[in-house]
Amino acid sequence: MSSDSLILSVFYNDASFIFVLSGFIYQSPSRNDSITSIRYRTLLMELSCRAPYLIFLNGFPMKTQAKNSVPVLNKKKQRKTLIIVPTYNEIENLENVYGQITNAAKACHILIIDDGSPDGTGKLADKIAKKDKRVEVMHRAGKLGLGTAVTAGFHFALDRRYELILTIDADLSHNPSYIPQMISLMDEYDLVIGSRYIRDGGMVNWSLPRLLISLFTNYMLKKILGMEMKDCSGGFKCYTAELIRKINVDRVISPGYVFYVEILYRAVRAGARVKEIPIIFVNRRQGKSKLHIREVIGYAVSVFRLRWLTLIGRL
Ligand SMILES: Nc1nc2c(ncn2[C@@H]2O[C@H](COP(=O)(O)OP(=O)(O)OP(=O)(O)O)[C@@H](O)[C@H]2O)c(=O)[nH]1
Ligand SMILES: [Mg+2]
Repeated sequence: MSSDSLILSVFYNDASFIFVLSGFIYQSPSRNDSITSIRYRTLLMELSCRAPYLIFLNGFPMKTQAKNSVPVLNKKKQRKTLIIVPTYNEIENLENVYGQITNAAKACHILIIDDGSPDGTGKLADKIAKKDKRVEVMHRAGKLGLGTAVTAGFHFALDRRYELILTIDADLSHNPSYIPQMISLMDEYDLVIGSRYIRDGGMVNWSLPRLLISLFTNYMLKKILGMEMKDCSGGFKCYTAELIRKINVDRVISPGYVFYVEILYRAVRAGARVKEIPIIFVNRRQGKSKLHIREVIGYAVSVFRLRWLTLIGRL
């Protein structure tokens, strides 16, 4: 562990400890408290535990490279892997993310799924694919949603008999240098998550409201869907094709960002072996976020819908 990450972990754990302790001292529930009030306090307490860590990280010049020295992939052993890169208006990032992915994982193939980006991302993707045989491009008519894009990518991978499928954002929030580590764990696991919220993980340049929304989302996923993983909502994940086949992605009901949560939820219910590895998530430096209020509302609705379908035994 680097000294930076050591300091951060110590800070995180100490801050959490102090906040939890003060939470217990000043907010310890009494017998007269209602369940709702206790739940509400617990939620506040959990958020306050993480807040100092986040505030600290947001202003801290941190390394954005993978911390662990990662073994170079052994080409002979490596399973046939497809990296899915969904894009919508990522013209400033595409060339860069392509370069970094091919640098980190030379033997992998890349599928760029572009939803008719008005900024010409699709054309740039075609240019890249023309000069590199490892790259393919899927063009879709318009912005049909992240979930349906990745679903199309899963079908593409299954049809072409890829053994591993990795999803990564195009905005360089997910550092491709973690890919070899994720792939090397796939012999033991069915799903590997690049996680911001475990020890040594973190984020850089995220606004505090955005961070709190993300933490709150993961907290609610734990409470509503019983998800045990610390970071369920991220899009940096590696799956075995076998798992994706087992889940049957055609049954997935979430078209937007919540898609990744639903896949994970279904994977856990299907008995998948899941591993989280720490990543440093870097807020996009170029381009705009596609996460709008409509997506956020759709997200919440889908989570409750998943819970409901589970309760009535239809999932
Ligand atoms: N094909 C396709 N890709 C999409 C769509 N919406 C988002 N994306 C891509 O999905 C990835 C994640 O989207 P972002 O806008 O970065 O969402 P985010 O990471 O939650 O938001 P930021 O933190 O603001 O970057 C990026 O590579 C986007 O270009 C879509 O409707 N279709
Ligand atoms: Mg992003």
